[in-house]
Amino acid sequence: MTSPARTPRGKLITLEGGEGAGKSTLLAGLRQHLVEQGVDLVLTREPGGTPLGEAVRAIVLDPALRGMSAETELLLMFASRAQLVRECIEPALAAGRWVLCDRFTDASYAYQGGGRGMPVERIATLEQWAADGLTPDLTLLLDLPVATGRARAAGRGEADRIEAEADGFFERVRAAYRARAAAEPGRFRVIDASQTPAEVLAAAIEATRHLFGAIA
Ligand code: Z5A
Repeated sequence: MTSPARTPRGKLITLEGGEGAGKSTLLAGLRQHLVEQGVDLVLTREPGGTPLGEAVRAIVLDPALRGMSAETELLLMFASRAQLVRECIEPALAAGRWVLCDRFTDASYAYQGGGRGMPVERIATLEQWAADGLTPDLTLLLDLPVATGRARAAGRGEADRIEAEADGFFERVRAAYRARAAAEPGRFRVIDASQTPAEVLAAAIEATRHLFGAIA
């Protein structure tokens, strides 16, 4: 007797980068490409992506909550992530859908680890416990000098609580992202985000090619 065919697990692709790196711009083009390839795609973001996560997002970005401790910030990021993994990402992957997520756990290592100086071991413990150790199949890191990213992001109105940080914070975030990419070259693709949007999209599409064996 043959057992029923199992649905192949979907793929998790995450987008990372500093402020103004162009993640939102890339997301639109990459989404269109993946859907044209026949991918059943779920788009989501962090912090956010669920009703609870979006409520957490409003708290962590609220410029009025200037006194938030680094510990509180880290736990809120993982509270949003714990909900997103269980409510959205895991069920989608199990059903064979692909998930394109604007930021994921690497952002906690970069912002709360690199930026705020929280110990990496503490973040790793939370990653295993709250995010079930879920690791993306592919992470696209849009890398850009801090000044260029901040210039692009300027003029969007009042800075949120994290955007209000000084340049040094964002330099540490960038360094932490680059160190993670160097440590895991099989998962990360670093894309030069100072290229035109079309060039960035082409590089991202190229980086996703190896994922398609599973649904071809
Ligand atoms: N955060 C955290 O601390 N810890 C965590 O664990 C997580 C998140 C998950 C919200 O994230 C904040 O949460 C974020 C990190 C923190 N704080 N900061 N800063 P977010 O991803 O929602 O917010 P963001 O980083 O502020 O995103 P962004 O600034 O909107 O960046 P973007 O999406 O990468 O940029 P964009 O909107 O696509 O582009 C910005 C501008 O540049 C826009 O005018 C574009 O037209 C232009 N652009 C885009 N691409 C190009 C190119 N290639 N050339 C020229 N101009 C371009």
